[in-house]
Amino acid sequence: MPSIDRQAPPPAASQPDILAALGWRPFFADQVEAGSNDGAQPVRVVEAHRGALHVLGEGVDRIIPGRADVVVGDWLLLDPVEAAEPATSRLLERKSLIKRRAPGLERQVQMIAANIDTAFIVSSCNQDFNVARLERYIALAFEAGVTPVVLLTKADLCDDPAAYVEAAQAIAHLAPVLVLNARLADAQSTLATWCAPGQTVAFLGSSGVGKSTLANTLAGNEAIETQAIREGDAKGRHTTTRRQLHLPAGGYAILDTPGMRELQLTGAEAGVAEVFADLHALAGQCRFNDCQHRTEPGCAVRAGVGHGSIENARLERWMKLVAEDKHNTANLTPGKANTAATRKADRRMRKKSRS
Ligand SMILES: Nc1nc2c(ncn2[C@@H]2O[C@H](COP(=O)(O)OP(=O)(O)OP(=O)(O)O)[C@@H](O)[C@H]2O)c(=O)[nH]1
Ligand SMILES: [Mg+2]
Ligand SMILES: [Zn+2]
Repeated sequence: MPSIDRQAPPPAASQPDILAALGWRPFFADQVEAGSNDGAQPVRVVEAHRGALHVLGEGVDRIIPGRADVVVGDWLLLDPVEAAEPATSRLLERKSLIKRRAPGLERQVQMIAANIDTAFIVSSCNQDFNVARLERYIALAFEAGVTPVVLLTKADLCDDPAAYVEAAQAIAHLAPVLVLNARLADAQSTLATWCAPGQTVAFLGSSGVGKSTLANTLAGNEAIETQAIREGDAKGRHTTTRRQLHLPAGGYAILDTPGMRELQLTGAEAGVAEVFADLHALAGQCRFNDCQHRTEPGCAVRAGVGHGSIENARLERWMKLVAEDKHNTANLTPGKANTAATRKADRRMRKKSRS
């Protein structure tokens, strides 16, 4: 079994109301009553590897065999009768699931985390900031059923943080945008609305933006390793290498994640439509159902650009995300032929999605 460091999440099993802190709630409890799982114990997966799961529950702090259908954040019912083979435990229905196209050449969907309530989309007030990337993350969160909140870190290192806030607000009108210094304890009160008892929050974003720093600030300690970014280009050093749920005092859960190099959407049509709701609505008025919004007559979207009501760069970002999501959704379907043409299209998509 690959090693999972049991000490990594703080000694949560000693907390009196561990299940509540882990996010146990009627949505999950109702699934237990409905089934015949007498004596089964709910546990939450706080870390998942291919070969092993670290689960916590009331009086439970165990490493059990891994399974491909389980991701960090999942709830399992550990059946005591099957204690020797807990891999057969029942996986409870998820409240939310964050997923993307797996990075690299594998043509697969990768689950990132389950049962997250709030996704803190973290970016810094420096070269890391990128509106197209923010839109991607927000679409991902909407699709997953998770509330997105944009956090702009390193305000203290920036002469004009207001310019970043304004740029983020312009595209992320559906998500609150907060600017902060991740290293200051003030961040606790700034984020208190979302870090309420029983909630699970996740930090997502590129390497070096301060996800682990924020997790430490919220917990009031330095338990998670952090590392200075490179001076020249402000890029992070990929310090965090695994997704882990942490339980700070305060009765909620924090998921810290490794910085993502690449975030390609898949199965996210509704999420993209929500981020670009105005363009999506206009597209419904185009003369042709399959309008590509390029040169077709009767294109309501192009007309909007012509009137100056739609920014061309934003239109391009939307079309790119729609095309990428369509491509991945079609090509990650099991059984789809792995042809030279799809591989070539894949490479094009991957190149475009790096930002
Ligand atoms: N001055 C200042 N430094 C910050 C802030 N946020 C993060 N840092 C610093 O930025 C560096 C990177 O922070 P990390 O928390 O390791 O970044 P991360 O997002 O967890 O990075 P990965 O684990 O690589 O994905 C550390 O040196 C932090 O102290 C901030 O708001 N202000
Ligand atoms: Mg980190
Ligand atoms: Zn059109």
